[in-house]
Formats: sequence, structure tokens, C-alpha cells
Amino acid sequence: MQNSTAFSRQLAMDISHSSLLDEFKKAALQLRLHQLEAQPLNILFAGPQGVGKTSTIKALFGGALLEPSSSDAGRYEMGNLVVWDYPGHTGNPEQDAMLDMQLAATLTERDSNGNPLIDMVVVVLDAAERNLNSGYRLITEVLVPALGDKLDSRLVVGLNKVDAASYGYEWDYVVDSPSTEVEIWPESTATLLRHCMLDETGLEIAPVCYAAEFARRDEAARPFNLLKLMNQMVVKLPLEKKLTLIDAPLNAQTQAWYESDDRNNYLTEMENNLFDLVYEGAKDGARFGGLLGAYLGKQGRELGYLVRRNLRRTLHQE
Ligand SMILES: Nc1nc2c(ncn2[C@@H]2O[C@H](COP(=O)(O)OP(=O)(O)OP(=O)(O)O)[C@@H](O)[C@H]2O)c(=O)[nH]1
Ligand SMILES: [Mg+2]
Repeated sequence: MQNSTAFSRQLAMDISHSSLLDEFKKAALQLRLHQLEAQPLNILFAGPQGVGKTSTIKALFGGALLEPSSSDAGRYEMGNLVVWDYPGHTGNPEQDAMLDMQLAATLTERDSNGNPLIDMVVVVLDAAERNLNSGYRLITEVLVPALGDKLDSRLVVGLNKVDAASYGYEWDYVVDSPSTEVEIWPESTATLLRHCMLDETGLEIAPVCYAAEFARRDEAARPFNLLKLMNQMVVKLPLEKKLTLIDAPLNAQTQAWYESDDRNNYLTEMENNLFDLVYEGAKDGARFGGLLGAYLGKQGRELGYLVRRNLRRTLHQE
């Protein structure tokens, strides 16, 4: 159920078989896909102990990624994607200082082309924790200085465990979504965090509230707002790295991507992002009458249809 159906490969195949795209357009799109594919992508997950870093990685990438390929525990490789599961503070001051130093060193490391080795840091915080200070210090004292100028596009902040943060409010079985209270508590924490970060570092970043394992009364836990988190990662990554994330073996469970605070919007945003990526010069998905690519005429509409179909397949939303 994985890489044989990677998004970009299937899209390239669909483009070449399409009867609505002319040969010139096909060649241009294939070239573009070819330029964008097979870029290495390193994503590092960091945060205090027990916040759900490993659970988040599992929720996004399913089981496929969780086979450490090197002697390095906490570093998972799958094709061009490398995921780092960075340990949190232990409470031992010397050891913690060492961890911070190693983290800063990893973030300032460059590849052979002079680009940062780590493309993106996802900081996971526990929304249920009343004291977010250690995670906040990690951002302001370790990550912000180490990430340097490309901060905005390299940092994603996730507030995990929104279910546990909601103090007794839970799934609303009548409308089959979390009750509003489930969203309000963590969202106000996210707003507070946002203001503090802006104030202290000038960094404008909106934490994403989600749950890697939303606890259910009598069903197995499953993610909530995972698509929102994924979308934020796709939006922030530089153009040449986006496809690597979409091509990674994403969680194959339909349910994993299903429940969001407003799931259609995130899917639409992701469709727009991917369309613009492949169709050079397009903006916001070139929508016309809501239809992806339609503003660019018949060929745009056809590519829009193919992008949309393949994204839905990739996220198991068919
Ligand atoms: N209620 C709830 N529990 C969660 C959620 N995500 C993770 N957990 C639980 O939180 C605990 C810690 O999760 P991990 O993924 O091991 O956290 P971690 O950050 O990798 O922890 P360390 O590697 O020890 O630093 C586990 O018991 C998870 O089941 C969530 O969204 N909601
Ligand atoms: Mg862990």
C-alpha cells in the first residue's frame, strides 16, 4: 500500500495517459515533476518528554517509517524522507544542556550544497500540560537562535493531545465531531503561545492544535486535525521539498485524516499548493467556479482533476 503508488509517480503516469493534455503541456508538466522529485527531506520532531513526538510521527507516517535504518535510535529513513525523533529533556541539568547543544548543532549543520541539513523542525507541545514553559523555552532559547533567518519556513509548532486538554469535554456523538469546548481550550492556549512568541522573538507562528491519538470512549484512539498539521507542513516547506513529503508513506488509515476542525479547507489548501507547484505560474490553485485549475482552461482543469484525484488517493480519502 505504499511507494508503488507515490503521489508524484502516479501523477506523472496519469499526465502521460491523459487525452485532454496536449504533447507540449505534457512535456512541460513531466519536466517540472522530474525537477521536483527525489529531493532529500529531513524533518526533526522535538519537544519535552512524553508530549507525543513518537505518536505524532506514527500518526503521520503510519507504521512504515518506524524501522530505524541506522544504529541511530530515533532516526527513521524512508526513501528520500528522514524523520528525526529527538529526545526531550530528562531533568538532569547537565544532560539537558548537552541535548540542547547537540540539537543546536544539528540544526546549523549544512549539506554538501550549503543548505541546512534539517529542512523543518516540528515542535510538539502537550496542550494538556498546564505549564508549557519547558517547551516554550526550547523554542525561544534553542530553536530560534539555531534556525536563524529562515525561521518562519522551518518551524512548525503543534499542540498535541487536545482531547486531554479539554478537561472532561469529549466527542459529540450527535454531530459526530469534537464538542466546541474541545477546540476552545487548546485554541486559547495556542493564541497565548502565539502572542508570547511574537512578543519575545518577533516570530509570527500559529500553533496547530491536534491530537495524535484522540482518545475515544469505546473505540480505538485515532488522530484529530492531522490533516491540518500536514497541510501546515506542506505549505511551509520550500517548493522543491513539498513532493517528498507527499510521496512519503503516509498513514494508510482513512480515519487518520478524516476528522479535522474544518477538513475540507485543509484539503483544498493542499490541492492548491500542489497544483501551483506542478503548474508553473498558477496561483491559489487557479480555481474557477471552485474547480481546481479551471481558470487556466481545459488543460488546467484536467491537471486539477488529476492532482485532486491523486491527493485524495494518497490521503485515503476516496
Ligand atoms: N490523550 C492523548 N494521549 C496521547 C496523544 N498523543 C500521544 N498520547 C499519549 O502520550 C504518551 C506519550 O506519547 P509518546 O508519543 O511516547 O511521547 P514522546 O514525546 O515520544 O515521549 P518521549 O519519547 O518519552 O519523550 C503515550 O502514552 C501516548 O499514548 C493524544 O493526542 N491524546
Ligand atoms: Mg518518543
